[in-house]
Amino acid sequence: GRLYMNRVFRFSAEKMFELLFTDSYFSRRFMDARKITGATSSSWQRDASGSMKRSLNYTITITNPLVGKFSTATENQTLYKESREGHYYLVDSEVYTHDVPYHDYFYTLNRYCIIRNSKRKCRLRIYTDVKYKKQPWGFVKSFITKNSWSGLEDYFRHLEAELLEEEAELTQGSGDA
Ligand code: YK8
Repeated sequence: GRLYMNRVFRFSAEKMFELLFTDSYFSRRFMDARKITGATSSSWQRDASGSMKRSLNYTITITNPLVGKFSTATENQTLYKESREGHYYLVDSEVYTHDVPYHDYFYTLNRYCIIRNSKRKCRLRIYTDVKYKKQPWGFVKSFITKNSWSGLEDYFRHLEAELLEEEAELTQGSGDA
């Protein structure tokens, strides 16, 4: 896998969780910017193991010329019970892109880790892996992996830029920036 983000932001850990994992103004605006449309999400619900789950459905717009322009996608998120409100949040997100070539072979696992640094600071780490449900031919596999990395790289770079912008807005005028 790969580490796509590992940096400290001037938000509380709670705030970071709210921005990324609730139906926040920030997440809606980010989806608009990525041309992710028709999003529906369930609310967080506790499962038998004590962790919380929710799922999202949406249509993504793809810029990769090898692939059709749109694909529906499902994202299944798990907030692990080891998480501690305000201190530590561990979320695994499995993303299935239903309409891309070889979609029945792979999905993407994004692991988000939010760690409290101080009252108004947290660290966000995002680790990503391309997972295979069945083994494709070697060349197909490297093709899928390569195209996934480039799409993910672009996505997380944009997310980082938007989070930095949000940070600038929030710290402005708070007197301790
Ligand atoms: C989520 C991973 C792969 C996929 C794409 C597929 C290439 C197909 C390979 C062929 C288009 C928002 C990606 C990047 C689409 C976007 C997905 C996003 C960014 C050529 C063999 C959508 C996070 C996420 C996870 C997986 C990404 C897809 O929040 O290359």
